[in-house]
Amino acid sequence: MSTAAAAPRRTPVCIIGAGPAGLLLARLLRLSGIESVVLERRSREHVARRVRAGLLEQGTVQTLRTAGVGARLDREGLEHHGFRWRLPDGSAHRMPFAELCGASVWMYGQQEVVKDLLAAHTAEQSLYFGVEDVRIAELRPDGALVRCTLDGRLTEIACDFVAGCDGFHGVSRPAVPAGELTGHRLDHPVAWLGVLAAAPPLSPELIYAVSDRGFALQSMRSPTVSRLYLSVPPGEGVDHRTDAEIRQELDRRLTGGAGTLPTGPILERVLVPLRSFVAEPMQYRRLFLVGDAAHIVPPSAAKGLNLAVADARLLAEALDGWYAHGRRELLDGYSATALRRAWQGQEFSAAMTALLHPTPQESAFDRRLRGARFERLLSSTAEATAFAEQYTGLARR
Ligand code: RFL
Ligand code: PHB
Repeated sequence: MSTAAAAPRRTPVCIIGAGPAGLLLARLLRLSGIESVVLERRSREHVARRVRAGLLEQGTVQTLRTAGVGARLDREGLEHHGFRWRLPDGSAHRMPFAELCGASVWMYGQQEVVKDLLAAHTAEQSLYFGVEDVRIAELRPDGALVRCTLDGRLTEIACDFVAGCDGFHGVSRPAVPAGELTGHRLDHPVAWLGVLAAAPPLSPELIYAVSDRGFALQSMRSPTVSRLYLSVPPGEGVDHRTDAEIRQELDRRLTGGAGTLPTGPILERVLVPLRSFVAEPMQYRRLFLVGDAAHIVPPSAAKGLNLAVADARLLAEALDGWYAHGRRELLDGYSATALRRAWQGQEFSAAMTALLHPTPQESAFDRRLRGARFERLLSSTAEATAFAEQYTGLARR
């Protein structure tokens, strides 16, 4: 591979990572007339194919519409007004969150959001895939320098701002000098095995099933594609169970073994460790951390993608304030505002994780506590409304 240097480039905003956060930020900046360069390590096909989250809060849907990428979501997304709990005694209870707090959620795959953002990307925008060795070489109070290998050539990109949208394992967060950033981390003693199945969902609404065998979730991506999760011990490998074993365990937890879970080929599996992490602050000099680069939540409450979208929108507004009006208050306030929302998401995600997962070493006392919590959620409108506001994201606006 040649390493001849390419001519240095300049851009107002260098965005590292083309996940939902990076692509949305680039799109919103474009709509404000602000140029950017996006550097993505993986291929375009890989980025568009990655199956991950699928529950979009109302605020996320509004942001995508504002960004001009909501048309297919409005056509194909499934709007939900409630979900079902299935409790260890086999009883089912509806959580009518829209009736309680006035907000809905939409089921629409993260990779569909990514595809829509890619399709909206115009030719004059600089979006590079397969970029190697991305490194933030300089972070000054008034600008930054990013180095990478682009089309086999060493390239330097000088910029006013770097947006670190490169996820939990990216290079942006480690570029902050030691002592300037604190990472807060919590590992939950469980993992989720997620499968995508070519089968209609068991019910049109999500089912959160808490059973003595463990937790299971029935979700969907379309009327013919189910997304299902099983809680599994943290050390279990992704291939530990056969497809038939996964189906049987899902059926036991979701239907009590009635054999009514629709079956179809399992198209994909993923093992998701249940982890919580927050980096504070989310800014160092001209570097701003966005989405999973700054914080991750366990998937229990489906907040990861929604928090990433909220960060991208906040940073786009702050950069617009800077470039269009010469105002720096929004940029200066970015970290505090984003962190307030991130901690709200963390608190609800941790509480939902604790509510959904009986641990193997759990005592009878702990089980009774969970029972009491469910009883309050199911009998008190005030309690259920507070839950609904958190679940739909209304509480974090
Ligand atoms: P992403 O989506 O991780 O995108 C980061 C992008 O940066 C690229 N990158 C680099 N590019 C250049 N140079 C480098 N050195 C780079 N390092 C990384 C990556 O290739 C990638 O394209 O972060 P973003 O944009 O902040 O979006 C966040 C969401 O993706 C995330 O919060 C959710 O998907 C979390 N999550 C889930 N959330 C849910 O609400 N429900 C789910 O079911 C759910 N399933 C999941 C998930 C996350 C997963 N991962 C990351 C372990 C399933 C999985 C497997
Ligand atoms: C999903 O469809 O991937 C999903 C839905 C709801 C959750 C978690 C994941 O709480």
